[in-house]
Amino acid sequence: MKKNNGNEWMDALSFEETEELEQTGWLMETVAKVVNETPVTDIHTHLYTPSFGEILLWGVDELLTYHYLVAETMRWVDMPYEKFWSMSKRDQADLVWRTLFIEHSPVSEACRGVLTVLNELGLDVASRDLSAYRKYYTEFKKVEDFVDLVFEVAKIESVVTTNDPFDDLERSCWLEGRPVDERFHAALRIDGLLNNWEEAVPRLNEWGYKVSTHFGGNTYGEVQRFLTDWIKRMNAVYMAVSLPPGFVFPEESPRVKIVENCVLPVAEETGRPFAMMIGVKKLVNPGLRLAGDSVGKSHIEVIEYLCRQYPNVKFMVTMLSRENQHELCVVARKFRNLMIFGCWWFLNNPSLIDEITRMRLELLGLSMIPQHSDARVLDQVIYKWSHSRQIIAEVLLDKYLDIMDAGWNVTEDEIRRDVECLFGRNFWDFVGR
Ligand code: HDL
Ligand code: ZN
Repeated sequence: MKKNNGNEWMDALSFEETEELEQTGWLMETVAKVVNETPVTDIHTHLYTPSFGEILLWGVDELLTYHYLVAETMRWVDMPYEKFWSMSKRDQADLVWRTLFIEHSPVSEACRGVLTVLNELGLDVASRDLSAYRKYYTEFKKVEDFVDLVFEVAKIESVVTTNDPFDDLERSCWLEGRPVDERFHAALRIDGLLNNWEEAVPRLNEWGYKVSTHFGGNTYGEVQRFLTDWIKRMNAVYMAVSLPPGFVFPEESPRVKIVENCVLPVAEETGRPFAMMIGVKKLVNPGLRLAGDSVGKSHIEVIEYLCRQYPNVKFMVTMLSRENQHELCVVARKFRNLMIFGCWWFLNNPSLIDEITRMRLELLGLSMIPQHSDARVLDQVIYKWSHSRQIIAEVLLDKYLDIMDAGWNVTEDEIRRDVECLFGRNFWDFVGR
């Protein structure tokens, strides 16, 4: 008697059904393997090359005091914000750990992320022993050793950082000529120029760029020189700015004047893309500081206008509102000089990554950049990529199965080619490197 192993149903399958089952099994295995092992270029992070010192954040207390977790903790804790900010980093982390992990199950994406990091670093998450986790990190004598481990665990090939010449600490690192790890590529962040022109003017003058608030003299030329100087100094791969939901173009504002007369000409001349991250409502709750920003639906027409009027400028765009995602995909279909990227910030959650990635593959095929980590703490790239790879693999599998149903069989090499596009090739081709 044939051992009843519960698989006797397979005997009833026709030859074709058996073959299809085997193909499906092969596809599931192959997509998961390729997605999990393909190294990633993480095109937007808040990390820093190790030589810049303590502004490169790492370790469990930094993980626990990530502004996402601060916001979630402050929903439970009836404490004046300023009291929280006056606490030590360790005490803040203790409060977050107790509130979000011990007194309530850590089911939010940001909480789950901490557990994924600890788990993938080989720590005993079940022990819930925060002191043991802290002890683990003391074993790394310098952050460079930890960078190598994190890049290996997360399979990161390189990261693009956010580099702001208006940040005093960071500016001095660049002016001192500190060495930059070749895995860390700079992006020139110009919020200080575009979102605070009044404050930028005296600082630009102090740095030797003769500019005036009302754009007299050669202000445009001097701002262009500022941009090209810093692109050169940083070897920046693109220029980036975060913008409010109300951003429109054209408009009689300092921001639009500078974009039109300085940023776009420099972008065209240098071939560096202009990355717009649109939809941030800054400090809707100022007491929460970095955790106090919110989201608003933005005007898609501004992207249509810019891509149409400036066909020789490359635009990278991500938008913060879920409600903007479908129209952003449609606009990307219209303009080859537009590369959309990432499930940014409040969209970087499994349910929305799934929805947005599915939408993008259905509307754009593989000509997009599905994700970036936005990591502020080095360890975070482990969870942000582990979680996103899982979802991207599931969505890609569905799409391959759909075409397999129509008789199109993809090979492992083609799957590898497709994933390499999504995880870095599309970016480097778009920036021209
Ligand atoms: O402006 C940005 O680059 C945003 O990503 C903000 O830094 C935000 O605070 C953030 O970290 N989001 O993930
Ligand atoms: Zn960011």
